Amino acid sequence: MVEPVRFPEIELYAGWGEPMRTECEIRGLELIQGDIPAGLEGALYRVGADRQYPSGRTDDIFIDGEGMIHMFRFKDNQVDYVSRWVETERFKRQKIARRGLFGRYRNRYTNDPSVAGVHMGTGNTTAMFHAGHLYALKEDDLPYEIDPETLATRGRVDFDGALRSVSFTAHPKVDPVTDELLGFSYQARGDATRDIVFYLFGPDRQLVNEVWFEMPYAACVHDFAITDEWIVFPFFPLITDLEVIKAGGPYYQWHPDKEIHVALVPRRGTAKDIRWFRGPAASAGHMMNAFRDGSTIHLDVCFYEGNCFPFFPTPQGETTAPVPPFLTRLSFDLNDREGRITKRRLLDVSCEMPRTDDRYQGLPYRYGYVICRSADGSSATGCFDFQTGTLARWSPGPGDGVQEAQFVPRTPESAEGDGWLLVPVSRVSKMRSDLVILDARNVSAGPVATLKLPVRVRSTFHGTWVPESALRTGRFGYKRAQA
Ligand code: V55
Ligand code: FE
Repeated sequence: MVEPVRFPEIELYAGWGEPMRTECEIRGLELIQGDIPAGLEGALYRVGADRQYPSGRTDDIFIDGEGMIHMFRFKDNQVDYVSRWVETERFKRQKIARRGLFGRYRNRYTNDPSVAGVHMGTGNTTAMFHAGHLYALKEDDLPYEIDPETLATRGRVDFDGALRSVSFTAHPKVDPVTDELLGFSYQARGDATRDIVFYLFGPDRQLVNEVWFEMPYAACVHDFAITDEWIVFPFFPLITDLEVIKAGGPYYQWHPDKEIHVALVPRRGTAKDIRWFRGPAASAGHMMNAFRDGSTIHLDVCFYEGNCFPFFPTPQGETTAPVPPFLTRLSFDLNDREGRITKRRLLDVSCEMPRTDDRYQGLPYRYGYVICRSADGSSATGCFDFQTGTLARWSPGPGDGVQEAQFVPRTPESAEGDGWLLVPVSRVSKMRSDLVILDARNVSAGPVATLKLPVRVRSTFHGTWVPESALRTGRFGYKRAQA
């Protein structure tokens, strides 16, 4: 006998956040406005968290839950939609038990004793395509490989032994021009360890460089940024304490008295060349980009002047008030032996989920794509032009929301920002979704095409676009246009 399935009545699972628990397959989405641009062929993969079974707790948080991978397959003037669970070890054990076996977010000491030692990754954060392989990623575990056509889970992988850390980031950077893969693992030797490792892989996934070093504390390193010479690792004082998690506490605690530290790691060098910078407590989840200007490195980040995750309390158990994120440029002067951080706000509109034309990751760039949130609960897709300082916006309307935008260049060699934004839209009042296509150079004009989904695409975090040619060859094959 197993218990009936009952989800707790908490805000997380009300309305749009209601667990969906459904795999979908829709061949040929209904086109309700406009036309699909000619030549737009490939797959948009996105990943989010759903809930297979209740955890038995009321303190679930939105970054937890079993991974669901979604595919929008663009081919022959039609778009198919498919979603499948990421069949992780956690998922499979719960499927057999017909109930939740894993407790508080990332806290193995709150799990059912029957799953002691089972890998806890959910594969719920992003999709990555590299060297012909597709993966679902969660930062506390190794990648899960996914079949790019059927979305069947092939299994947990360590890149043929190359990953010697316990995990791999959910914010890797795949350079779609060189087909290099840059990634890392933090708490790389297990919960609360200060080890971190940077990995650089070549286009055939051969390991080119690996740099192990130590963080100042056991931080949450959700994202990083790259430049041509230096890799940027920010450490914010959201810290794991082994004793606290052993006692069943939160995986991270917010330490307002501790500084942020930033490590600049040489892309092709070793740990002895790492440069360190420091500043007052603040935090961020997501980096938009970084680039080098002579001996200065600039990092553009959705920056919170406080705790970006108010559901992680202080060591005294206090909850901090939410603060809005603003696009901010942190600068690091390699000639400054004091290691000071210079800070400048770039945009006064609160925004998150930053993306770019990924051919310009690590290089000077002009355009950034964000989600702007309005006071009325709706959100808008924004295109920020760094050259003019202007923000173009499109909102789906009151009460509705946009998910993270995916840029697709019009052609493999088109100019920066010349292309499309693929945006899942949450039609909250109708409890279903749309996928809209915006012209990235004219976002405020509204969609050039709208595809209707008769179902809800529960909020996804991140994803990637894989052009048709890359699905066949394993190479993105993009070019950087000369400015
Ligand atoms: C983040 C997201 C996560 C996570 C830790 O946005 C940090 C930051 C989607 O999962 O596990
Ligand atoms: Fe993220």
